[in-house]
Amino acid sequence: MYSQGLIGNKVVSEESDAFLDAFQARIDAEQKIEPNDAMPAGYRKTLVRQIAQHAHSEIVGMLPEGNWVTRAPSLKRKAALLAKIQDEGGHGMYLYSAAETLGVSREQLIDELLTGKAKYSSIFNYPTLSWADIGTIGWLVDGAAIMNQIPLCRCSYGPYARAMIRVCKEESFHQRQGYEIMQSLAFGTERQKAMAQDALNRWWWPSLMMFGPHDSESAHGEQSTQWKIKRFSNDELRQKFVDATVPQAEYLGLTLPDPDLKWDASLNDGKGGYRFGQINWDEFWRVVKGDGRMNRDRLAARKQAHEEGAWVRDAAAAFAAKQAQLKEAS
Ligand code: BYC
Repeated sequence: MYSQGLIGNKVVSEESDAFLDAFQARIDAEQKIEPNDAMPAGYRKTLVRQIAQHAHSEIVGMLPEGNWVTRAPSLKRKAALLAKIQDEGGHGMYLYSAAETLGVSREQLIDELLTGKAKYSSIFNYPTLSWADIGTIGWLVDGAAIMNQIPLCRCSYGPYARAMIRVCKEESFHQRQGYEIMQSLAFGTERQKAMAQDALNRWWWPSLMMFGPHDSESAHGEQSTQWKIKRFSNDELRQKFVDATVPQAEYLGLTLPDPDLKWDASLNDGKGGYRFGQINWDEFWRVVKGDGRMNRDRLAARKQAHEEGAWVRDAAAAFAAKQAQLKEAS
């Protein structure tokens, strides 16, 4: 996506107040920051962390859905699922490229994922137990991703913002294919509807956790908002997601597994919204720290894929070296 010449790593030896003020003024004026621009080390570090976590999530996110490719109920469903999973792989590639523009190498980022040093979204540490899980992932997980990622199209860092535009268009297709699966099941036989309800019961709360910890626990939230990396806080986006999703569940005739969910006209500055129950933050942190049901399996699958792909990397490197030699000789 970006040529080597565009990979920036301009180091500012001293971050004086004047430098930091001038940088913030550019952000406040909605100017995009580009790879070769000088930027505070903290801004660069925050972006590398977030973009890399995002890239890892896309790649690890292929695994729970990949589990159902051979068992999709029809050719049409299989084709759509394969296309979706390929899209997620593509998103990972754009995002690793965007991270590389900040002066880190893809090898380093992947090494951090495989050694468990880097995080990826908590949501992918839950198992996919039935075909209805595939519908629910498209509907809720991609739905939550869109809610989070549309504002990232206006992120202050140019390469990340531009990558997000295409990602969001594709996520929107993913969300619709998921909701369409849910429609077929929810308006199908009693057994199909029960399967849809069971999947919703298991995925609802983890989907709300995708938006990250409560604002009061969000270590990076305030600074990322000041730098216009984030445009909305974790809680604001979670509330928007709940408000958008409750009517969709009602249309399907499914029940969200939250007895405390109720309309409150005073929410959202008097426009109204849905109050929801307590999120199990202990579960969230347990999963984030590596102790979810599928954490070990996900990392093992990624490590195996990486090892089995070594010959492809070696062949590509050998080919590039040969091409360089030929070029030099001529
Ligand atoms: N899971 O200070 P905070 C997809 C971590 S993929 C794990 O609020 P921030 C899809 C956080 O990293 C969806 N960790 O952080 C793919 C931080 O830890 P560190 C992925 C989480 O960054 C395939 C700590 O908790 N989307 O769409 O300001 C199929 C404190 O949090 C989580 C993105 O990555 C979590 N859920 O805000 C289908 C979007 N939440 O780094 C779909 C881009 C928080 O200090 N990322 N943590 O060790 C973001 O927008 C932000 O990074 C977050 C968190 C809103 C996620």
